Amino acid sequence: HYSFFPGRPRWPARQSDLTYAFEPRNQLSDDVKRVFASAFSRWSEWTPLTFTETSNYFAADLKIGFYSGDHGDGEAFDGVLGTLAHAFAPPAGLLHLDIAETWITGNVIASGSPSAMDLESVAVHEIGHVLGLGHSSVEDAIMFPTIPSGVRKVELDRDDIEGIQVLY
Ligand code: TQI
Ligand code: ZN
Ligand code: ZN
Repeated sequence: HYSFFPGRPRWPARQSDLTYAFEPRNQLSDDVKRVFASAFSRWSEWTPLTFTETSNYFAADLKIGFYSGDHGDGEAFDGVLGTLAHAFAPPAGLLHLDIAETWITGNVIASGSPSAMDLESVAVHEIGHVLGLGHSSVEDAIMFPTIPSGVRKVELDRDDIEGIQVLY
């Protein structure tokens, strides 16, 4: 079953049109931006929320960035595999990815690297956290706490949809 963070934090109803921006120091490809747009749309489809990219990183509700090692929030990244990404409960809006991973942005599962991770799968999961979902005990759920490397899992499960619809 789905879960929430302690105290069930969520984005307030007056703030259902959320903006997101990418860390300006990361020079991200259009591919990465397309992957996030797709990942956000999987959640907006089932909620009153909308997600719009803005170039104003400072003002954005959700801030997305790739970092390595200690990057100033007390949750250092650890190189290849281990922690891939993390996100903080509302209203922090921070979604961070470990730059050390081999991120795949296409539909290709066999990428030649055994430790390659599908970016959209991880993005959909972390967006769930940034919106207020904790982990789920349902194995097929996006919010289940493990995913094998090289696996692409981007479709919300019924359990993810139920959870997000309780919040929004
Ligand atoms: N990162 C963990 C995660 O996002 C960080 C974490 C642990 C966490 N406990 C948390 C974040 C509680 C918020 C709340 O779950 S991870 C997966 C999955 C990770 C794991 O790098 O281990 C995905 C990131 F579920 F597949 F294992 C993305 Cl999709
Ligand atoms: Zn971080
Ligand atoms: Zn998680």
